[in-house]
Amino acid sequence: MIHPTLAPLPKGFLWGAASAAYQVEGAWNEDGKGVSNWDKFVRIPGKTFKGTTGDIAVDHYHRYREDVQLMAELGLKAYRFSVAWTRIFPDGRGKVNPKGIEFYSNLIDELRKAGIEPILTLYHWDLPQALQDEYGGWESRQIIEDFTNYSIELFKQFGSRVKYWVSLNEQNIFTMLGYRAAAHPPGVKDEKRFYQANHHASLANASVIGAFRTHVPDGKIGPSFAYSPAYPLTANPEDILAAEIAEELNSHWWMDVYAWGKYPKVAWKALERKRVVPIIEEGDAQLLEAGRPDFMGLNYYQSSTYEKNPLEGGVGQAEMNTTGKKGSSKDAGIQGMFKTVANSYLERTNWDWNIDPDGLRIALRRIESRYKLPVLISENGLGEFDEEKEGGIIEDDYRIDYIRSHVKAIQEAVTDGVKILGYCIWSFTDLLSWLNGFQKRYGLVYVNQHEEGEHDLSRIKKKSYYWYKNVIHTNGEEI
Ligand code: BGP
Repeated sequence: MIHPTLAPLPKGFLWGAASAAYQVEGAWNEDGKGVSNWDKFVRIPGKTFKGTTGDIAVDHYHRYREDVQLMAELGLKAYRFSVAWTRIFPDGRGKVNPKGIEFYSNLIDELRKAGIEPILTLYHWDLPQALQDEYGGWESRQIIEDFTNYSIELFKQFGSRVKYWVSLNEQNIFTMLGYRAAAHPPGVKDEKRFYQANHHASLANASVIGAFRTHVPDGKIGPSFAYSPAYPLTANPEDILAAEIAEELNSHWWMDVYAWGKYPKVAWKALERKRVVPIIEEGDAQLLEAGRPDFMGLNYYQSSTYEKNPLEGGVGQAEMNTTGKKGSSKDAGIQGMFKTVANSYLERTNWDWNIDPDGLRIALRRIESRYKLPVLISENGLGEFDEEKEGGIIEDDYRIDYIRSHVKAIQEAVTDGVKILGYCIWSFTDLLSWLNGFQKRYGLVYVNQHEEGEHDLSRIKKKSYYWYKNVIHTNGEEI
């Protein structure tokens, strides 16, 4: 039973699960699909765990009917998926590929037949390689027009059947990893280019939201932001300052722009001193201000704890743990500002991600206090090793514990007064983790797919699937 002091979740709460095209679809070169930046990047030796690619992924492109059937049986209320731009416009713009439209149209129909609300993400990182080659993708202002035209095509095709839309998925992550850490395509390490490409992405995001108002007047749209709330390590004012500037530079830099069309001042000043602020052209401010979202999409996995980081000899970019070998990640930061540090109050996963359900409540409360926008939790989940036991049984109690504690945090936040539209577990089926292969599993449904060898890709319901079914059935009364 829900704790008597907690408010019940609203009726119509979107109990969901999520995926992204590149991570599930496969069929990378079928039915007229063009090549994306990820199709190319994964072929560079050493970029992904054991050289894994999304060429086949979990073959959702061919098995979507079976997957929707599993969602229906679970009682899922919403399914968040992304469209591969290269299926619609193989070269990023020009002629529409009817086969691409057909695939998503069928998927949407199938979901609606099952009473599942589709939540469509316009961009989950797979940029048409043609646009990267032609003008450098996000580094050119041309991307604003091309992304808007692509989005308008989807609004026209699906606007009457899809009510909830996500514009950009984790703009902070794809720009940081793509242009600052060189861990994602296009593999650049350059602060100035990072902030400029990111500015174009903000403009494209606002432009698409503007177009949405004309084409889907009764729909809802917002970006999905990867928010990791910042904590100071100690009450030492130096650590407080480190956490505050981390919150500004890692989070407000995006969320302020989404909500208000303005960059945060203190962070702007800091970047100005480093000569890395983006060039703002005439009309940019108006465009940003006009592109306000209906909700803040929140992808929450963990909080981050910070301490001061000296200018001389401080830590910078660091290796990530992509192997599942606990303790192999290193602290990272910006010299002279902040660095991450372990939080002794929190357990970590095998990939060194902090497990912090209170952090979700904190994130939700901070969004409510600062932006006063409803929140759609568009991703939350646990990446872990799963073991298939004799007879096709997967006992992922650790995943149930993780999700249970986060659902409770949502109930607490609702009690605090935060308006939450829904909760999408990452992920529905197991899928390809961009840099971590297939062994870092998130699904409620296990997929027999691995880094090496050929597998039958069969689907098996995990224990968490049955548990979540009851959570949905009781609207969170029984967790
Ligand atoms: C988010 C992405 C997802 C997904 C998830 C888990 O950042 O939006 O696409 O991958 O994180 O991350 P990972 O696969 O690196 O464990």
